[in-house]
Amino acid sequence: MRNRAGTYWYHPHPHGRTGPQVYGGLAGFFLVSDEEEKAAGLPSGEYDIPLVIQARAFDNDNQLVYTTGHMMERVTGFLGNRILVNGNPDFILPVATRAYRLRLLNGSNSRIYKLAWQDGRPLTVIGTDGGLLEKPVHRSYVMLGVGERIELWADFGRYPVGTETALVSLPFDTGMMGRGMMGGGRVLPNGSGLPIFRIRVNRKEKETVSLPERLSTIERYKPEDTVNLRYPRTFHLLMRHMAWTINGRTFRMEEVANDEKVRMDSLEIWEFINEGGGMGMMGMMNMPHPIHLHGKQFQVLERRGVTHSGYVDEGWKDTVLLMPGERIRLLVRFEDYPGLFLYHCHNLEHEDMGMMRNYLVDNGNYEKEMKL
Ligand SMILES: [Cu+2]
Repeated sequence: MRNRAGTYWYHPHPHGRTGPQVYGGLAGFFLVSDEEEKAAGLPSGEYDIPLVIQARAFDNDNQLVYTTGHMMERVTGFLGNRILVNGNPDFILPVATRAYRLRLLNGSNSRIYKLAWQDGRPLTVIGTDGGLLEKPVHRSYVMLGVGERIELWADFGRYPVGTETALVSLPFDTGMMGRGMMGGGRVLPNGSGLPIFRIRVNRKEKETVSLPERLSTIERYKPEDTVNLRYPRTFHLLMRHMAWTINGRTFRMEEVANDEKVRMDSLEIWEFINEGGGMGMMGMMNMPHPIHLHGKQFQVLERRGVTHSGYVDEGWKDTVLLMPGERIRLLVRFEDYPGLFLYHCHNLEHEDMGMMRNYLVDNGNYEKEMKL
């Protein structure tokens, strides 16, 4: 295990079927610990709680349904209308009057969340996809795309026993036209405000921990050390012929284009651009896309076009959300293993329709051996 301590997850990845398989329940947490994390002195044991947020829909017999049959699902992916936390609807988390470490995963198929405390106090964020931040940061809300993780320091020490509060998703604009057409009982548009889970302070307990000023050490990549500082690789997220693509291409099992080949041990800048959208049946389509790279944790160099303050880019990431009109530059080091890796949109329906590609980490002879 070479990963940093952190909150990871796993699920099957068969092309074209990832969406239904994850929806049906094939996904799990994968928590990694190490000495550095232990030294941070965070709440542990029963005070360290993984929480997976998943949107589902049920039929009249209370059975899971995967498709609403709505034409717009081809564009939006499956959104559902019920929020499950760790598999439970209307989830309530009982807590004591002390601090908790809450590990949140957006394990939904397509729904993204604008997470905030119902009572308006700021979120104290201590970790992202690739583990602990260097120090805690505060946000009034956090945008959590599909596949992303965020770790919170949640302190209920000042709440009287009996208090009820909640984690909610605030309403937001997805920038997508045609939202008004998403009628029907099972469809709740992306960006709708909704409760995620309730919290009930049910007992008094003496606090044993305090929020650390320092959580971990992160070695910063430097843009001047990259091999493509002046000409970053660009990846445009576009719709072509009613299918989502990356640079106009869809997935082919062993295909790697020339601009998807990198040298082993090189540090690169990768730029993802969510500006174009594409023409759909109902006009201009532009959607949020959470972009995920396999096999790598990376750092965010910069973002452009961002009109909100809900990203936590301070730590290691393996999935980044791009709202419509946004672009992002990532610093990625292609080390440890040569070979084919995937990168894709983590909206599972976008991924299944082919918004996924291979990249090749070439150590000089891999390409020859694989006859690519
Ligand atoms: Cu997407």
